[in-house]
Parts: sequence; structure tokens; C-alpha cells
Amino acid sequence: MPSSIRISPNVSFEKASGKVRGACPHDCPDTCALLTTVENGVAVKVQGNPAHPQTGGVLCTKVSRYTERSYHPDRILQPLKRVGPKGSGKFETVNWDAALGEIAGRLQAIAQRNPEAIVPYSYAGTMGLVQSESMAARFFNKLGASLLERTICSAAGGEGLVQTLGGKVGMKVEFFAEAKLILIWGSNSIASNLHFWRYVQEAKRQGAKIICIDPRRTETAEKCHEHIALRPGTDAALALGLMHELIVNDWLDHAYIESHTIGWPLLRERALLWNPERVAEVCGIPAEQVRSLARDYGQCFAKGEPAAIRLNYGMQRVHGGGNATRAVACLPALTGAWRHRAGGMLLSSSGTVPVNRAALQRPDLLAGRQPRLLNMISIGDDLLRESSAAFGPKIEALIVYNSNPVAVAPESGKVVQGFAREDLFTVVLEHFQTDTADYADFILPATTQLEHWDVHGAYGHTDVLLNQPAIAPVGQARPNTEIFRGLAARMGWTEPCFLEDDETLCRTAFSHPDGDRVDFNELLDKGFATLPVPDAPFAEGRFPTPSGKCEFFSARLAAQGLDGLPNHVPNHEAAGSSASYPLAMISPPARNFLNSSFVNVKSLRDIESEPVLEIHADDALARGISTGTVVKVFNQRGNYRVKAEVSARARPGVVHGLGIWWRKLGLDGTNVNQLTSQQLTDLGHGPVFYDCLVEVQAEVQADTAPAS
Ligand SMILES: Nc1nc2c(c(=O)[nH]1)N[C@H]1C(S)=C(S)[C@@H](COP(=O)(O)OP(=O)(O)OC[C@H]3O[C@@H](n4cnc5c(=O)[nH]c(N)nc54)[C@H](O)[C@@H]3O)O[C@H]1N2
Ligand SMILES: Nc1nc2c(c(=O)[nH]1)N[C@H]1C(S)=C(S)[C@@H](COP(=O)(O)OP(=O)(O)OC[C@H]3O[C@@H](n4cnc5c(=O)[nH]c(N)nc54)[C@H](O)[C@@H]3O)O[C@H]1N2
Ligand SMILES: [Mo]
Repeated sequence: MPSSIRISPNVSFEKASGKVRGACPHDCPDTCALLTTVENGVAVKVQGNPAHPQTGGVLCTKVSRYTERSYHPDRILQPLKRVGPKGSGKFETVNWDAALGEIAGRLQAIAQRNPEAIVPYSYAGTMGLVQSESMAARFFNKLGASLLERTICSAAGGEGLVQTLGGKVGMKVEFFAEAKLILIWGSNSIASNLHFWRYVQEAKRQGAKIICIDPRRTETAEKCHEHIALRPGTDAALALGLMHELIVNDWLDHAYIESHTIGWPLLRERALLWNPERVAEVCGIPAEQVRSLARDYGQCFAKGEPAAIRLNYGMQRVHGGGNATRAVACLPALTGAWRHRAGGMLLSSSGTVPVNRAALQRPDLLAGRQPRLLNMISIGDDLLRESSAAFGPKIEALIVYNSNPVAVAPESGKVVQGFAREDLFTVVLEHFQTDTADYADFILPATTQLEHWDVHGAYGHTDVLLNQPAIAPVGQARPNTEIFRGLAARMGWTEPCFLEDDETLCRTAFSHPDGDRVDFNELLDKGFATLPVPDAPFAEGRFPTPSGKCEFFSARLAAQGLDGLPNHVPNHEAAGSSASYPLAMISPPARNFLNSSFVNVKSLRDIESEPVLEIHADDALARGISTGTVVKVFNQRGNYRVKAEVSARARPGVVHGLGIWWRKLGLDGTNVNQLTSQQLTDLGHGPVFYDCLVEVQAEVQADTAPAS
């Protein structure tokens, strides 16, 4: 390993053998503890750490193949410089010095005109606090580059939680095992939250009833006692309908409501507008299903048994995603479910992670400047904008790390057009030549989780984890931190914060001036540490809201001129609102990929086979489509060609384009995001990937096509 790499003062990988404790870096609620077996400096196996209760020694199929990804023959092992036209994917190797020198020179020249013309673009390729926003944030803060609003995943739900419960907080995931009723709401847990599913099975064995609320009949839905296949974007209506039934049947914990909530008379009035018939009409389900769901939830209260809701982000990628989260988050307070440790709800636990972001990211380096904030969802539009007073300077340079925007950002026709601009200077830090890397001027090889230090909080449990490097960097790869340290040095910046090594950054993450929040020695010894979170956090109220109560009515929202109460906010593209595009399309994750990561790992891609569009038999029949027919899926934003699969997983009127395939593996070099829109959610400026109307046409078979 070159001695210039400052990842840690005292790690040597030469001929190392043994087991190294780490953490899974992926954007997943489970954040598993890993054990990597190393033989003579080579990682031969990655397993779940059996000592970590949340991991229980079990990994998902994807991450158990992690060595296949790290040693993949297509891994980028040297810096690459573009030689062909933009997007041609043609590169030549260059040495690190030449690459960093030229990149720093280009950025300096742009920054002299206006540093805001430089935009960092990153998301959750790794969730590590150090390899995501530490040295990179310091670099861009010092530069004065545009800031990025990183809201492409969870922002609407997050804001809904903040406005109702006061933060990203909720039940401890392990207590779902003791619940008597579990609502799995907007989540395909078996695919995207596998370790939670173990608790569900435990509860099921103890007699719990499990109900799934999801437009798609997922592998999770088919294993539940009941499946409520509502229309996408109608969850708030369903939650209001449940409230209606709780009220008319008096399944309400009046004492809890009185002591620990605000806004009840107003919410009561709102909910009484939503009788089961109205809800059924909006959600496209039978009214009896609304009544029976309410009965199950209400009966738990009547019997003094715990009812738990596992919400996930699937239900908030629509216009009204923030309000829908607010509406669901009111339910446990109405029945006092929070009194039980196995009652209440969990969307995200990330609000409990005690990160010292200011110490990691150093916003003081902005030195009083307030750069513009660009939303990562509208990168397609923004790359095509000229300078203006409202927008600021035209984007001249884009530095992409931990993300694959050409595949994952909405309305990719525009994203591609923007990335293809010859006058745009693009640098991509990557493991592989992704759809985004194809458009780079420089690709810089980054290390994988086996090769660098990091620390991790979690959003699906309440432990924090340390990742120690198991092997030396493969080829000439460098950690993101080291790449930004190298760029800072070439910019001539001498602040000591640009010299800190990765182990120091790991220690900084949970440090606080009045004492560390996590014992770093415990992380070094065990690989994980459990945060001190009460078992039933809101049994006595004490919500982290301004009022200390569960806020049915949010004065903060009302002060912004918004509705203070949760409501059903129809989709931007609501079912039935367009004669041209009669089908609603959702594009949830495929089980064996993690967003667009792992798509290039052959053994996993073989399981997923090829991109498909799931369609209900009625919708298929009406269009002359059968399984295997190549179809054109289209709307005002573009066309996407894909094979159809007539499937009982789809309800009438809704089609599913499972994500997120690399564009270059699609039939026409496109993926489902060719059709999704750049509009935003009601709260939090989030994405609306599942709020998208389309039409589907069978493609005329080549041998029957009329001559033209
Ligand atoms: N295997 C795998 N695991 C993953 C991911 C992955 O790509 N693959 N992605 C990770 C990421 S980025 C995240 S954010 C997390 C959370 O991951 P999410 O993307 O939230 O995934 P799911 O929990 O599967 O939730 C999606 C489910 O919501 C359903 N859904 C779609 N629209 C609606 C709606 O309007 N209402 C309701 N009720 N349901 C709807 C979909 O059919 C799908 O089953 O998981 C992570 N885990
Ligand atoms: N249609 C549709 N689109 C969606 C979604 C959907 O459900 N439907 N889901 C959305 C959601 S929830 C999310 S979170 C986003 C996810 O979007 P992204 O966060 O962009 O996720 P990935 O596609 O996994 O791309 C991450 C990239 O980071 C790289 N990477 C991993 N680790 C490192 C590292 O240490 N250093 C560097 N330099 N690179 C690294 C990986 O190789 C990978 O190419 O996509 C969104 N897009
Ligand atoms: Mo996400």
C-alpha cells in the first residue's frame, strides 16, 4: 500500500490472516455486523457476525457475495481519463498525480469565476459516516461549492415523523417479536428489511396476526395473514378511515390522548369525514377491508394487547408522502399503543444516532458564505439550465461519489442529456463503470468496505457499528476521504482538518465536547455498541416535539401556511386523472439488488434474470400482452421498452417496473426512471418515484409487422 494513504497510522495488511470485524455499508435498515475471513491478505468470505444480536450471524444473499463484488474483474483499479466523446465510455489510464493535478486545476479555474458552478452529487452508496460526508463535506465547504439537498429517498417520511413524533424515532425493532398485531405498511420486508422479518416470524409463532398494506403482492404480502392491495398514494385515506372507525367504535385510549397529544378535537373532526365507503372509493379496496383492519387494530386496544406498525419508505414516494406518514404516525397515540414496548410504530430510528456532524463536516469552513442549495431530484432539469438570477450560475462541474444518478434519478432522459453536455466537467469516484461513470471526464477508483475504515449508525435498529479494513486497497483504489485529502492538498489548503486520517475521523463521529457518546474502545473490541434507548420510549408521552406531545396538529406546519392536520393529498398523477395514461406505475426495489448496486454481480443478476414489467391479467388481456411480450411503456416524459410478465403480484390498474437496473443492460439502454417525474412531495422535498401514470402497448412482433 502506498505510504501516502493516511487511513490509519498502525494497520499493516501484509500476509494478514484472521477474522476482521466490519459493518455492512449499504442503504438498508438492517446495518449488519460483518466478519470477514482473510487468508494471506485476501478476503475469502464475508459472514454475519453471530455476536451481534440484530445480525444474528445471517446476511442477505447480496452481501454474502461481497467478496465477489470487491474482487470483480470489472472493478476500476486505476484512475481513468476520458478519450472518446462524452458518454462513449472510452477511457485511458492515468496516474493519480496527473489525475488529481488536472482535476484541482479545473476546479480552481471554475471556482475563481464562481464556486457555486461546482456541484457535489452523492447519496448512500455507502452509509458510512466517514466515507460519505466527512472529508468530502470539508472539501466542498472550503471551496464554497453549491450545497446538495440530499432528499432522494426518505425526506417526506422523515419530515412527517418530525412534525408528528418530533424526530426519526420509534419502537425498538426487537420488540416486534412480542406484538400481537403487526401492520407491515409500504414495505417489502423480506426483500429490504430481512432481519426485521425474523422478529415477525417470532411474533407469528406466538399467535400474532400479520397484515401487509402494499399495492403489490410482494413475497412479504403473500406470507402475511392478510394483504390490503390499495392504490399507490392512498395511504393517508386509509389511515383516516381507520381513525374514523376507532372513533365510532370508541376504541380510543382517552387518557393517553388527553395527556400526551395535541390537536385531538380537530383531528377527530377531520377523521369523521372519512367513512369506510369514501376510503374504499379512494383506495380501490372493499369498505369491509377498512372495517376489518380497524377492528383488528381496535381489538388490540380493547384487549390490552400490543399493536405495532412497521412503516417503510415505500409509501412516501408519492405527492402526499409526508401527510401519509403523519396520518399513520397518529394511530398509535389514539389507542395508546405506545404504552407497550411491543406497541407503537417504527419508520426510522436514525434520530437516536448521536453523530457530531459539525465536527465531521466542518460547516465553519464556509466562512459565512451561504451557497445555493440544489435538490438532487431535479438534477435533470438543473444540468440543462443557463445562468440566471433565480438559479445562479450554470453548472460547470459535477463531482459524483457514492451515487449513480444517471440510473437512479427521475426523468433520466433529461439527466442523460445533462451529463452528455460537452462543456460539463464531471468527476466520478466509483468501484465500477456505472451508467454515470460512462459520462465522466475522470473516473477515480474508490475502495470498497473491505478496504477502508468507517463508522455506522442505523435506521432500523439502535446500535452503532465500526468497520475496520480487512484487506489492503485493491489495485490503486483509494478511500473517498483520501481522494478529497489529495485534492485539498493540490488546492494548496493547509488547514489541519485536511490531514486527519480515517481512524481519527471515525473517533470524531461520536465525539462531543462534553464527552464521547459511544465508547470507541467498545467498538474496537466488539465491532458494535448499543445506544441507551428506553424500551417503551413514549409510554409516558415525552415526544421530542416542541410541545413534548404527539402533534396531531402541527403548529409549525400551520405557521408555514400548510395544513396543520394530516390529510389525504392526491397523487400529482392520480389514478383516473388522465385518459392517455390509465395505468399507475410503481418501481420498487428488486430483492437481489440494492438500488443500482450489485446489478453487475453476475450471480445476483442471474437470479433477477432481466428487467420486467409486472402487469395484471385484465390489463394485459385488454392490450394483447402475454408474458414475454416486449412492451412499450410510455408517458409524456419518455418511452421504456421491456418484457412484460403477466403477474398475480399486480392489481388491476397498477404496473410494476422493478428497480433499479443499469440502463445499459435494458433493451434500449434505458431503465424505468425514463418515465418517473422530478416533481416533489408535499413535505421534505422528496421524490415521487411511485406517483407516475403510464400507458403500455404490446410491440408488434417483427414477423407479423406490416411492410413499410
Ligand atoms: N434488497 C433490497 N433491499 C433494500 C433496497 C433495495 O434496493 N434492495 N433499498 C434500500 C433502500 S434505498 C431503502 S430506502 C430501504 C427501504 O426500502 P423501500 O424502497 O422503502 O423498500 P420497501 O420496504 O421494499 O418498500 C417498498 C414497498 O412499498 C410498496 N409501495 C409502493 N407504493 C406504495 C404506496 O403508495 N403505498 C404503500 N402502502 N406501499 C407502496 C412497494 O410495492 C414495495 O413493496 O430499503 C433498503 N433495502
Ligand atoms: N425508479 C426508482 N428510482 C429510485 C428508487 C426507486 O424505488 N425507484 N429508489 C430511490 C432511493 S430510495 C434511493 S436511496 C436512491 C439510491 O441511489 P444511490 O444512492 O445512487 O444508490 P446506488 O444506485 O446503489 O448507487 C450507489 C453507487 O455508489 C457506489 N459506491 C458504493 N460505495 C462506495 C464508496 O465507498 N465510494 C464510492 N466512491 N462509491 C461507492 C456504488 O458502486 C454505486 O454505484 O435511488 C432512488 N431511485
Ligand atoms: Mo433509499
